[in-house]
Amino acid sequence: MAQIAKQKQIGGDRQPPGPTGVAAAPSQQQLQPKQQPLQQITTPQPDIPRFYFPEGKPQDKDGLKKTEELIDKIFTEKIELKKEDFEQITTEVCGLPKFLKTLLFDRIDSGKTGKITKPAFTLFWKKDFQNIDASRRIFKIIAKPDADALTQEDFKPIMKILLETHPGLEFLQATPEFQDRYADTVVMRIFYKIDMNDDGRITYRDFKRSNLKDVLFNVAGEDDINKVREYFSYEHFYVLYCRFWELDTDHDFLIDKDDFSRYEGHALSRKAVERIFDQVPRKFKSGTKDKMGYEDFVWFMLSEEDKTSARSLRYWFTIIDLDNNEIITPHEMEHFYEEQVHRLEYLNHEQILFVDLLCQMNDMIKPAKEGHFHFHELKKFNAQIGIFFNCLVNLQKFIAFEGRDLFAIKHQLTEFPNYTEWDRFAKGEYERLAMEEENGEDSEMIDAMEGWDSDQDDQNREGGTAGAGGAAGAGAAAGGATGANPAGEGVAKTGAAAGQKQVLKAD
Ligand SMILES: [Ca+2]
Ligand SMILES: [Ca+2]
Ligand SMILES: [Ca+2]
Repeated sequence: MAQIAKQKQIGGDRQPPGPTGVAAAPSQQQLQPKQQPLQQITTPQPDIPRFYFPEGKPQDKDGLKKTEELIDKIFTEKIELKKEDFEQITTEVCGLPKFLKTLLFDRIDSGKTGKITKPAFTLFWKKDFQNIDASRRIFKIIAKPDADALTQEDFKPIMKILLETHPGLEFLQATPEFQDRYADTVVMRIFYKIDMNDDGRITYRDFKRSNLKDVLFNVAGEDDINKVREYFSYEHFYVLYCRFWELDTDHDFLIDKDDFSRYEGHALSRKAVERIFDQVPRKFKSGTKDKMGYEDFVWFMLSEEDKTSARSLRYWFTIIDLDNNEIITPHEMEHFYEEQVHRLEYLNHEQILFVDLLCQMNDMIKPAKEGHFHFHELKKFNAQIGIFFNCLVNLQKFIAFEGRDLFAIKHQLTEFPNYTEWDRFAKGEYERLAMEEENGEDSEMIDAMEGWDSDQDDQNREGGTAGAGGAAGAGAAAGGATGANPAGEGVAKTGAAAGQKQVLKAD
């Protein structure tokens, strides 16, 4: 990654390198002036249209004229616009999602007079907006004035507005703490996906390449927030938050290594948990030594439940790559697999020899050197790469993969073809939580592997029973096709009620 970025920098705005990597030398023919008739030389060159717009392609002349007419019309009907009159300017003139109305108004009305006149708007329009496209305008309005990147802080005003005005989030108004958690989670998800170098800043380049602009328009046009699966879904937030809540038993918003190891019924191996708590894949931002905060957990969970993303691949690759040389070797794989074998033994489960596993991985990925997996080689298989890591560090998912129901998997894929791995997981998990809530069950997990960490030699424990429980848990983790409860208004309300209950419990 760093190398690519560096290369691009070197390239800069100089001539791009030719196929051999050397700047393409002009040919002899190009160097020699062509003998052309005098008339042709003196003919003025036609206007070559500009084709590179770092600020986005502005409107053409016709479009600009129409916009100016619209501005005239709006300010003829009202001499001064107040905040509540500003929607048409926001959407039709500026081409922004409607919920940016307040931010746009405040940006123009910097003196806080509460009204905007035509000269004030026109001044802003000509200076700041006329010559840039919608994407750049949205970026400018979210960012602090003249800032070149977005920070998490910058999203707070938008989230506040959405929580106050979006019909799909109205039910949260009764529980302000939960509003904050939801807002934080949305922003964490945005940064997880878009802030690729994880420095807490989304540059315009990041923003433009991302889907955030389109998603913001979806949020503006869709009353059911759960249909906006990217970042904003309330259900997805609910699933993340509930998982954290289940682990954070004393509810101080921090989890230690023991809490964390109970994730999904002790699905993760101890060695993986150690690496995560050594903060190898990512430094914790909790600010408390040896404890994971909610944001750290969201990062982990998004990486754990959807291993198809570049971010997740990097997370797990770093965990397995013990010597940090960018290659996963058989020695490193076996270091982790060993523990899986012991746990399978403990559950009286059939074992797969490491050599066989390695063979399967070689067949799937076909690395240049057998058994040596480079990051870029794994990246090519991003859709299936989850199994590579699950075999090494996640017992439940490993078992689920072994006993997978190909028919059920196919059914899921055809039923929701546009869903990501995360979307599928979150849907199944939300339905499970909603049903638990409906049945009045306690949300505590049935923990098949409980006892493994503290007392793994306990011979009194019935391996058979634990094994069955483990498999059931794994089935639930694979989720989706089972427990088909039509997610709709009813379920969303149940979820909200559950959330409220949990918040109340926190106080
Ligand atoms: Ca960044
Ligand atoms: Ca805690
Ligand atoms: Ca290595």
